[in-house]
Amino acid sequence: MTTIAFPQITAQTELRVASVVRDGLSARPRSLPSWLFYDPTGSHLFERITELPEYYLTRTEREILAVNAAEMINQAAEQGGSRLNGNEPIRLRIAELGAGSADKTRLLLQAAARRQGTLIYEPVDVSASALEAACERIEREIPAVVVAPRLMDYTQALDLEQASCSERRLVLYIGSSIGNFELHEANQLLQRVRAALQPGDALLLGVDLRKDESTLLAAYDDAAGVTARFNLNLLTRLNRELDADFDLEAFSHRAVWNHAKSRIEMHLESRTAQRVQLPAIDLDISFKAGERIHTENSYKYAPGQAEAMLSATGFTPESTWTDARGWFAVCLGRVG
Ligand code: AVI
Repeated sequence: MTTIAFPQITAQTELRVASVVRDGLSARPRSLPSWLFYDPTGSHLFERITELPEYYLTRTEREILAVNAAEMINQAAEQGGSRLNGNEPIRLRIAELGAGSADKTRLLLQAAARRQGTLIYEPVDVSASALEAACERIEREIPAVVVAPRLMDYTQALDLEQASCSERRLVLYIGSSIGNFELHEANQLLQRVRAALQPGDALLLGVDLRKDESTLLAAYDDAAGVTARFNLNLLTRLNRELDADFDLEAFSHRAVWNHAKSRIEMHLESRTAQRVQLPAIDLDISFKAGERIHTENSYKYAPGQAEAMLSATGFTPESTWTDARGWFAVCLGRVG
C-alpha cells in the first residue's frame, strides 16, 4: 500500500483557491476555474458522470483502447527513431498525467505488461488521494506493474525523472482532459510535456471530437442530474473552504454549446437577485437574476485538429485511432 503525504501542496492549494476565486468572482463575466471541481465529493461525482448513459466520452475512449491497446503499445515501443544502442529490447516506461481512477489505463498497462513482463507506471496527479487510489488499484490488479507515483501539478510544471538509456517513455494524456484548457493553454501544456521527453519518446493523447449538439448537451446535462450536482458542488466547496454563504437552491446548472468556439460551456446561473458573502477573501458579491458564473469549457476538436496541435508543439503525429462513429480520437505523437 503506497501512502503519499505532501502537506506543502495542500497549503499552496489553499492560497491558490483563495486567489483564483477572488479574481474570478470579481471579474465580468464571472468565472471559476474547472480544477476547483475536484475536491473529494467532486472527484466522486465525476466518477459517477463517467458511468452515465449520456456521457459517451469515457465509454467510447475505453472501447478504442480495448480494441487497440496492443497496437498502441507496440507502436510506442517499436517505431520512431531510437536513441537506444545494440540489440537490447526497448522497454516502455509509462507516465500518466492526471491519474484519476486509472480505469482505462489498465488496458494499456496490461498490454505493456504482456509485451515486456514488468513495467514502471508513473501516475502524475496533484491529488494525493487520487494517486493512492490509482496505486492501490493497479498494484492489486496488475502485479507486473511497479507504481511510482509523482505528486505534482503538471499544469504548472512537469518534472519527470530521466528515463534510462534502455527505456522509452510513453506519456498518457487521455480522457479528453486537454479539452478543459483554452487552446493556447493546451499548446503550452503539450510543449511542457515535449520538453520533459527525449527523442523516441511518445505521447498518447485522447480528445473528444465535434458531434451533434443534442448528444453534446445531453452529456453535460444528464437526466439524473449528476452533472448539475458536480457543477453546484463547487459552491459547496467555496462555502466550506472560504466561509462563503452560497445558497445552492438559488443557483441552476446550465450547459451551453458554443458553436463558434466549438466548446461546451458549463455555468451556474443565479435564479434571483441576491448577495453572497465570502468573508475569508473579503468579498461581497451582488448577483442579478440570470447572472452566470462560467465554470468550465470542454473543447470538442475537429478531425485533424489534435494532430495539428501535436505538430505545432514538437511532436510528429504518427497514428490516430477512433471509434466507428468518429466521436473520440486517441493520437500518438512522437518526439523526433
Ligand atoms: C475531465 N473532463 C474531461 C470532463 C469533460 O468532459 O470535460 C469534465 C466534465 N465536466 C462535466 N462533465 C464532465
